[in-house]
Amino acid sequence: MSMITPDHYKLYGFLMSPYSMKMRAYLRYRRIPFQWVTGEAANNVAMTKVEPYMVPVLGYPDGSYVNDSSHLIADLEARYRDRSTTPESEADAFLALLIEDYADEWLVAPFFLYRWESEADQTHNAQWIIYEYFRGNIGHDQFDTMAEMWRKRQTSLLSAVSGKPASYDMVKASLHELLATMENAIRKRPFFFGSRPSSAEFAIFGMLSQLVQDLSANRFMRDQHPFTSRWVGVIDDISDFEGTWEPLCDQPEHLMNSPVYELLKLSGRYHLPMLLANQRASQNQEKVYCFEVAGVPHERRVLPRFLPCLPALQQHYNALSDSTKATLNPALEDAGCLQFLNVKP
Ligand SMILES: N[C@@H](CCC(=O)N[C@@H](CS)C(=O)NCC(=O)O)C(=O)O
Repeated sequence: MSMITPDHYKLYGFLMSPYSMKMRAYLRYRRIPFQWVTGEAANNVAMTKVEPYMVPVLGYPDGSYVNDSSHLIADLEARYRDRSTTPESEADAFLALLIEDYADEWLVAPFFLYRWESEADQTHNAQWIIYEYFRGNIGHDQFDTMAEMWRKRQTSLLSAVSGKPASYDMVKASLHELLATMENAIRKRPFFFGSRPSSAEFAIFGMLSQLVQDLSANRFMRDQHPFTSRWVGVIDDISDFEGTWEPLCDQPEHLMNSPVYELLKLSGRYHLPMLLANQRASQNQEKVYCFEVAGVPHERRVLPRFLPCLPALQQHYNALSDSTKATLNPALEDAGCLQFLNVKP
């Protein structure tokens, strides 16, 4: 029996980081041996080994360090074939990628808002981050100072990540739409494309893994979405799951009646318009961008980190075969996604 040795992967991350949890659950499912490293050590690696400063970071057996969960997943999908999270069908694989991007780039807005809006959440959540940072040493002489520093830092990022107070209700409502879809879906089956997970489930899991821990969000998660809350606990480690892909796009009604179609509508309403508005503002050298959801203006600071997302999705869409496009287009169009994707990047 071999134990985890220094030549295995190391995942540097935090329980309080959605992308770290996404990556950890992914590696566990793939049965890729790795060591989890958290606390100050993880933060030091993120500060010194990668650009920009972000967790999670994956330490490769060859001594290199890489961040960005989607990029890491794409790389590991190419390196190892067993238990891949890329659906076999080209159409389903594209949908999984689009939903993964929606979860990573849009759901961070409501999650961050719930985490940092109220004073009670700020205090509770900052303490939990620092508890992890100091590896449980609550008596550390810097504990309170660091918790306060982190509280102030994160709260000051609220409008950059979640927008202005005028759109808070809309941002929160967008999360409750997702949660309602997930609760309905999970009451039927745990996965979207058969009896095995795609990267889309791991990305949604990453964000929801935060809501079940945070003070205010935990209440509505448990009260209103009990099976979604339990699903989060399960997905954290599904290294024992074995399943098969079941093509979703074999018949148009199949896709249109699935939770994936509901998720596409959320991408078309929130995620893709946000990526486009961010891209346009950046091209016009503006610092903020604005787009409307059902008449509610949503204003955010331009984030360079979102810029590669839309061209990457457009490139994937354009590379699909004509028959796959013909299969997907009616659903993408009805869900309000096609106009953003059917563009040469
Ligand atoms: N796209 C990246 C996002 C990672 C990310 O935003 N990580 C957060 C923590 S969850 C972070 O480290 N932010 C840096 C900061 O707060 O300055 C991924 O998928 O890994």
